[in-house]
Amino acid sequence: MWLPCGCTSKYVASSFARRILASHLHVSGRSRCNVAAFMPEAAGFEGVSGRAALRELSVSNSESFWAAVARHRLSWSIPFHTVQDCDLSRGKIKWFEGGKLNVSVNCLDRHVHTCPERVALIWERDERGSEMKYTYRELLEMTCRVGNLLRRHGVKRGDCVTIYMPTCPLAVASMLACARIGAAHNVVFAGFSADALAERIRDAQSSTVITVNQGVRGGKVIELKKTVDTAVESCPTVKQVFVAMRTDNPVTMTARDIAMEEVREQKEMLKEDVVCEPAVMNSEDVLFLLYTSGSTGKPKGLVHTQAGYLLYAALTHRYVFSYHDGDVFGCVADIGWITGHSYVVYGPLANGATTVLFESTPIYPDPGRYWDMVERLKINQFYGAPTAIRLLLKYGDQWVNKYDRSTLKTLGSVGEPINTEAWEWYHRVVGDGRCPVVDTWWQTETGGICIAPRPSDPDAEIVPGMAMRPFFGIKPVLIDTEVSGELLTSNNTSGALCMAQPWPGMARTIHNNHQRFIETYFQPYPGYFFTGDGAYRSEEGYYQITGRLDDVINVSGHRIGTAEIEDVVCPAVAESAVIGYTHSIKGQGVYAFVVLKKGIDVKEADLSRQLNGMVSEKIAKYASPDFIQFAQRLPKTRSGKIMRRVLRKVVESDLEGLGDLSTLDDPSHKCIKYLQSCFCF
Ligand code: 6R9
Repeated sequence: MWLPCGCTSKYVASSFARRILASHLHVSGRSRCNVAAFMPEAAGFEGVSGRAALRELSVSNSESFWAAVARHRLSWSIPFHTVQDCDLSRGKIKWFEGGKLNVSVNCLDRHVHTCPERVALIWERDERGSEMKYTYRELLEMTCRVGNLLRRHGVKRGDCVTIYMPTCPLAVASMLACARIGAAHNVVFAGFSADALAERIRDAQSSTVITVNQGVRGGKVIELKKTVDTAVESCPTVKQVFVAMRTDNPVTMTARDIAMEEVREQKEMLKEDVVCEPAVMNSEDVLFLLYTSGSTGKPKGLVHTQAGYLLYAALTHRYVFSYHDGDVFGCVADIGWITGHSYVVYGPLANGATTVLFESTPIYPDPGRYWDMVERLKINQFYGAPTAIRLLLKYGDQWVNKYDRSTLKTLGSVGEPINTEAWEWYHRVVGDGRCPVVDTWWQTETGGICIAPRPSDPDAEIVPGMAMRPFFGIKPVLIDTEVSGELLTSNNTSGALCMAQPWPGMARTIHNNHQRFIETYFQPYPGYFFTGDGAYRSEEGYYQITGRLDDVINVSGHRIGTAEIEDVVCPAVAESAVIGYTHSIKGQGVYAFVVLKKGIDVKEADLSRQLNGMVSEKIAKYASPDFIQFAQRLPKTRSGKIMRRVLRKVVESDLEGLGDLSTLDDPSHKCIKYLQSCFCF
């Protein structure tokens, strides 16, 4: 029996069909490997002859695959009766209906039953060397206390709680407490301004906010409670603000505020029981909203639901990083982003891992911070962003070599394309040439990693800078953006990256705006989920992300990815951003912003000539920049992505049309003004 009892589905194969499928997938007796040993979730597929065949089956017979995995991976109160009910042409996505479960029980209680004293969280506090550990038992107790506190203050199933906190154990406990009592959470990155926070609170219609008195990052104190005070002035829905203490400094409390865990005063949390009855949730109830910027309009609150999201986060965490029981998983993302949700909190905790909460910055107090942490905490998998890798590369190898990194087994990259120089440095210097680098492609919308080098085969070939292979159950396709949305079936081709099949981790809607959800993701290429990214599929069938489609430049009829040009320019400079601008003859021209490496003394004109030559040589003459502008720094989002949209506006001299700058990491916009004052036209 490989489907849940009573499971009904339009697509469920009969056992006869399954046997045919299995024999079809069987390659030879010799290549047969023990699929169950590799992936215990797939133990039901005895006939499948290897990992590649299992991946194939996960796509060709995705329902039976996901049903088997969901039954094995998650603890259900009531089993689901329908594996999936999806229709991509209408943006309808439902998984595991009829099933009931609680996400916090899956992340905590079941591990407390088997290994209560295993460390769940290691909080790498901003102050180096002051890390704190929390066992699964302690995290469950903290979660129950917060859950009871919220319930006692009237938070009900279906409410949405906004969390504006730094990456810390209480933030994780707050997320899980929401899940425990059936409330949705809306984590807002603690670097967002009051306006951005207010906009997100209002859109989510939260009546409860959880925050801390102050945050600490890179040695600086951040007045988070003050930001919340300003934000809630324009949020009439907010009835209560819970305030935890990250530092010893008291803050002004108003009638709306409740001291959450202040030991000296109200001890609100300590009054609560450490047992909190979990709500029994439907698979498709909302787990969280997470706001992300679109290319147009205000930020959208992507909605993720319970079972499918958790299952997908857990499975990708296990197989993309080759996570094994007992490993220490170090994802340095902030919990305010999807990477923090899926690979700091939900994926690792669902798998019973020890997960690191990184509160600091890569260069505080010095550029050895990450690697010192790897040595101290004995991290086995390190997962970070190319922007940080590029930054650290500038400081030199000595900051890495100082520390013992022998515990590292896998290095991950996420968030943007990783240029070859950064990839190679990460691999050669950080990983001593022995750790695979997995460049993982995914989005807030996808819930978890969709394309990564080694999703199924831990020995598979890895090409630098390529995300490479689709995960189990993922069916990427490339679609021609110009010829009426034609499917590109051959290799060695580029197109719009779409997904031809639904998977359990995908977002279900945009909060309060299902129409926008449909228009953004399902209408551009009917029948497919459109990622907004472009990709190249190599001769071997590997995927390489070429960047947002809005970043593709068309020069004299030739398409070129800005990332491709940047990749060539990068070894000579610290960082670059290439955008297209309107050119009266060629259609579009290439405009490059570059930041020089520290301490390099070179004439700008000479370097410009050198860079042009390199691009001509590595790609083609047409790709060579028409203008190169030297800058001190580039406008970036707080998560480190270069805001090319802003650069385009600077080049168009359209400072009025800069649009939503709430994610910009430079609130005074100094960097934009500087660029504007010296741009080349
Ligand atoms: C997880 C995350 C999603 C966008 C995505 C793409 C870019 C993410 C990438 C990558 C190239 C990778 N992106 N990973 N581009 N290679 N490995 O970052 O989610 O913040 O929603 O951003 O980031 O453009 O569409 P999110």
